[in-house]
Order: sequence, then C-alpha cells, then structure tokens
Amino acid sequence: MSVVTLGEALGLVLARRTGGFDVVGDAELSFGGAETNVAIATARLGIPTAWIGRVGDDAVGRRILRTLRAEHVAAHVAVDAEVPTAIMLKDRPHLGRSRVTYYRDGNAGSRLSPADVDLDAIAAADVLHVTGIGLALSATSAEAVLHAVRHARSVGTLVSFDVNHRSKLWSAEDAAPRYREVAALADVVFAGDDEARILVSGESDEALALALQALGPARAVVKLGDRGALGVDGDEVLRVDAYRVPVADTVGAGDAFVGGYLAELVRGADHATRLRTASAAGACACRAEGDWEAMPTPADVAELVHGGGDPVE
Ligand code: KDG
Repeated sequence: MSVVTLGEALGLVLARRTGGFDVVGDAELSFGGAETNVAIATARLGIPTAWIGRVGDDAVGRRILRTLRAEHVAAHVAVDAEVPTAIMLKDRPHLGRSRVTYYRDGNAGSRLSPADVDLDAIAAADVLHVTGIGLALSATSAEAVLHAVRHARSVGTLVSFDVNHRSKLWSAEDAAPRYREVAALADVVFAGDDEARILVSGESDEALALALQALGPARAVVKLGDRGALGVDGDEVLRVDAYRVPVADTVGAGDAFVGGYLAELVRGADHATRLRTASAAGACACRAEGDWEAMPTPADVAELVHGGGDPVE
C-alpha cells in the first residue's frame, strides 16, 4: 500500500502583507509543488509515500528535503550542483488579488530527466502520481514523466494524472495533445472542469468526466471546487458535495483532494468513499494558508465526514 509522486518542488516566498513585492518586504519562506503537496497529503493520511524530483544544492532544496522527511515522505532526489532550486513569489498587490511569479525556467526541477526516475521506487508503489506541470516545465522533464508512466504501466503500478494546467507555463493549445497522451496511459485522471475542456468537450460535468474516461482511464474525476466533484469509475457515476468550511486559502485544495482519493484507492475503498475522503481532504486544505501546511490527517477528514461536517447543499 504506497504512493509515489514525481515532479517539481520549488521555494515559495510569501508576502505577509497586502501590497506588491515592489513595496512589501515582510515575507516568509516555504515551498510548493503540486506533486509534493499530494505526497504530503497521502503521507499524512497514513499511506507510505515517496517523491521523485530534483533540487538544487542550496538552502531551499535542503529546506524542501528536510520538510519532506518531517512529513514522512521518502525523497528519491537528484541534487543538482549547477543550478538553484526554483522559486515562486506570491504577493497580493491589493486586497482580493493574489499574484504568483515563477522563477523556475532552467532551474533544478525543470532539469529533471529520465535518468533521475527511480524505477525501483515506482515498481514498489501501488500508484504513481504525475501532473501536467511536469509535462510543461521542459522537454527533459516531460520525457521523465512519460518514462515514469510507461515504466509504471509495465510493472503494474497504477498511474494517476492530474491535469493541473498552468497557463503561465504553456498555452492550452500546446498542452492539449500532451495531456491526452498521458491521460490515455493513466488509470485515473483528475481535472477541474475548465481543465477538462482543454482535453475534451462536454456540456455537463458528467459528459466531461465520461469524455475523459473515453480517452483511456477507467476512472476520471472532475473537480468542481465549492460545487464538489463528479467521478466515474467503470460505469458508476457519482457526484459528491463540497464541505462547507471557512476558507483561508484554496491553494493546495486540489492536491489535497487528489491525496484523499489516492489514499482511499490504495486502501481498496469503494468509489463513494474515495470521493468523500477526497472532498473532505480538499476542504481541510482550505482552512489554513500555505500550499501544503493544511494537508489533512485522518482525524481532520473524519471530523468533516462523520461529525459536524456540513456538506454544501
Ligand atoms: O497545486 C498547487 C501548486 O500550484 C503550487 O504548490 C505550486 O506547482 C506549483 C505551481 O505550478 O503553481
């Protein structure tokens, strides 16, 4: 029972006050990365988890590795002595507007290559999770994702793919064929409804999920934010509500959702349980700031699902 994720982790410099970094100097250092976020979520939910990636030989890289260790995520990393770990800045130029600026091009995570892919770690896992970000970062990173996915299929490890489209990294037109290629090799695909429309067309949430499934995966989940999610597994179509929680920050909620789903998948839970835990995990991640800090424990999920959870009608 285990999960391995593959992708980039990057330093996150987060402004503490409203106002752009042009004037605000008060900030804190953390890190982000969709695939490490998912890894932290599955690890907190009790699933043995590993991450495959590449960091620079620097304080940010060491901070990432140190935190992953503390979160019980085993790191299979290449340390790149030539370039730094990537960074992203997050500030709020004015109230209600959050702005992310990436400094990742050419940096360690983008230089991930097929040689960095730990094939034994993939063979040892039940599920390999990758995202569209790894496809976008560079040609070698995309090759690494495809190498990992093909190896997973050849050794019977399930493949999970979250589209995670980043319009700052590439256009929907460039991304669509690559997303379809990986979706066709996956066993489960996750996409927001707007992301699903990059790959397929459909008039309703259900039509989108079925169209994603028609690309190849047995399971497809359309994430609908505060409207919940719609999942298909074989011929079973299920909708789940979102849980009502006070929202501090929605970043990382999609990754927590995926982590919740995958944790239940490797436990052999049924479709409804997978979606319910995913929805609760996503809600938990909204309750505090930070990309990974509010990832849920089993107690957090249980509190929403069994006691006092308040599903949105
Ligand atoms: O899903 C959350 C991620 O968006 C964040 O942690 C950083 O990988 C990241 C990105 O590309 O924005």
